[in-house]
Amino acid sequence: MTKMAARASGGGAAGWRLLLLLAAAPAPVAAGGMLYPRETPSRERKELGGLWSFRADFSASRDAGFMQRWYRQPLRQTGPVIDMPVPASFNDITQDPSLENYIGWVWYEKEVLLPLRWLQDDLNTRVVLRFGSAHYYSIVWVNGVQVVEHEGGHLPFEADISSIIQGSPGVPCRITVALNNTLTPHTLPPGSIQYMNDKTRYPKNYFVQNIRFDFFNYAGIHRPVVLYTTPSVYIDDITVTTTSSESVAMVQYQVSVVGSTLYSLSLSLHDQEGKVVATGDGPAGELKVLNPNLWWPYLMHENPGYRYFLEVKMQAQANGALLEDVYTLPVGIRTVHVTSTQFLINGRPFYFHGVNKHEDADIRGKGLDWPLVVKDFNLLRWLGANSFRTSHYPYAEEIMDLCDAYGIVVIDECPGVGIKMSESFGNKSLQHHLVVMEELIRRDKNRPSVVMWSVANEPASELPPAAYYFKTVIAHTKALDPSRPVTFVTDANYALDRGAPYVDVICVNSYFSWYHDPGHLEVIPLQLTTQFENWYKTYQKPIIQSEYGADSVPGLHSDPPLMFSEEYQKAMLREYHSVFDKKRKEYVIGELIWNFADFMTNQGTTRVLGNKKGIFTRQRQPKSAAFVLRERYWKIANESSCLPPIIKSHTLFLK
Ligand code: GCB
Repeated sequence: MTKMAARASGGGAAGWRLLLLLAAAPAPVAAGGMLYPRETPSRERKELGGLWSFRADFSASRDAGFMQRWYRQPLRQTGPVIDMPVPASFNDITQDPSLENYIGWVWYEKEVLLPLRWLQDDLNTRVVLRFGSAHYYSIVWVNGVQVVEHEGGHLPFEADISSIIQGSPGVPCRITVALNNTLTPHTLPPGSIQYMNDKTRYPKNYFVQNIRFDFFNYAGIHRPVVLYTTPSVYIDDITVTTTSSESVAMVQYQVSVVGSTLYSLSLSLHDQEGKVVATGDGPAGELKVLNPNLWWPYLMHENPGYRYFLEVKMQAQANGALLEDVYTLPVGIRTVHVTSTQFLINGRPFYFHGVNKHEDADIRGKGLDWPLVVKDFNLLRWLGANSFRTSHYPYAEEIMDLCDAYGIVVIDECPGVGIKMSESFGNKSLQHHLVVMEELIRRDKNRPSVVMWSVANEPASELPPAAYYFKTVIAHTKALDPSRPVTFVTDANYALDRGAPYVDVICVNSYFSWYHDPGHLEVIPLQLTTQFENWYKTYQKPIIQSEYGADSVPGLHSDPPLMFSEEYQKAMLREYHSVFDKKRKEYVIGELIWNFADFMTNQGTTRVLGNKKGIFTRQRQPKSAAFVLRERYWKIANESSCLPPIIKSHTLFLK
């Protein structure tokens, strides 16, 4: 949609070359597990949120930090530093426009005192430094020693730092992070740097970053940073899948242990009262649960989001000691199936009535913020929404946990947004895309709320290389996780789309009466009906309207409805809904409004302090459209569910 360039002050070819050099390293395979760092009897956790020291590298080539090795000494000794909150984007924290629009390397640093006991039995305690996410390219040092490098802004990465911190009790350990937000044609999302060499029009070394996606490229350490411990022999990964009939469910598990081949594993599955309902042992097996409580979506059952807890215990002999590791994984028992006209959860038709979101808010940008997270879930449930898509990147694990717990169904999208340039369909991009899918599935594979993977949003899927590209990405995704359907979200013409043959569900975006025929609400019924019929005729796959919407400036009124007024947004909804109501009797299986809330974008002539298609403002106040949607979602929920009358009231929160 909008293709605006971010302005940078200074910069130059050398800094850009530096990023390319780093990104040119062979793409790593997502090896090992990435279990969420939970406290258990054998694992401790220390939060590193709060204020970090921060310095943006404003040198012309953005590489002074590397030339002068800022990681070798306290950052404050390299030059002026400021306080920077973590987690948060750095862009909106200061009054400095050059930091808001900064492109290149920024540096973060935190000094941490470690508990003595982590350092005492050095051979048996493993200390891990974990980042929930940092955007976009990260290099991390501990006490001046590089411990990890990671590409990609929305997924976790970690490093075992045990050997570096040993032997220095009482001395703070220094964590330094260099972070680069530059996007290239081969990053996900892609972008490009454009140098403005016309000296009569631009200052020396002037460059802009071009992106082909419609949200601000916020950067920073966006999610929690933690230190956690495990024994030196530890549970590295757990994979769980479930099958069920009415009276019995099977939970298949696989556990991997690292650090020794001599270990024993025992497992017990607990219900929500703590009662053990099944036990097992060994690294792989199946647990049988009689009369299971299934995991149901919100508004489909009186007790949605039911989770069991799988306690995995490992024992091993190492270094003359008996080591025990314990990890508890929440498990939801549910099945997902797709037919040519339906999406079935636990064998029952599921209709997605939900939203598309962004991780976005005033001041903190894309930084995880608990009050905002909880407010958003309260608004979703107020609205009667049963689902959302993580447009256009994986959301924080803390958000996904609440989806599991509340029964909010998720279409889990990777950051494949804005894949428009033909260079972004080459082998280098493809290899990286495969790794990102590995990292996403490794993180979210055990989540009952995740019912489908989305590998991209609105790529140029009509281009010839898109066929091989999406065939490969989707096949890889299915090989990694055969238990879930896969899609990508398209706005291409049904007859030209080269990726659609490989998806399980057609997800289509359209903006009739907005980007097409602006102001003409009357064209919606015909155009939307044609859209659905063309796609269904071609593929005989169920269809989700994965985006539709109109900008509205809160408080702007007009009757008859004119574009940008609250009335126009409402009228557009009603036109779309009348077609959905006909087609959901056939093969339309969902509707996701664009967007849950207003959000920040790059500046441009079509954006007034961001995208205003939210049904809530950026501060989470409802516009008139929110009430229209609320009436509708509760009505649909009431028609299709077998909830007891008391729960059918839309004034009641279920949890
Ligand atoms: C789209 C994109 C979304 C934009 C939206 C818009 O098709 O998928 O990222 O924000 O349109 O409002 O233009």
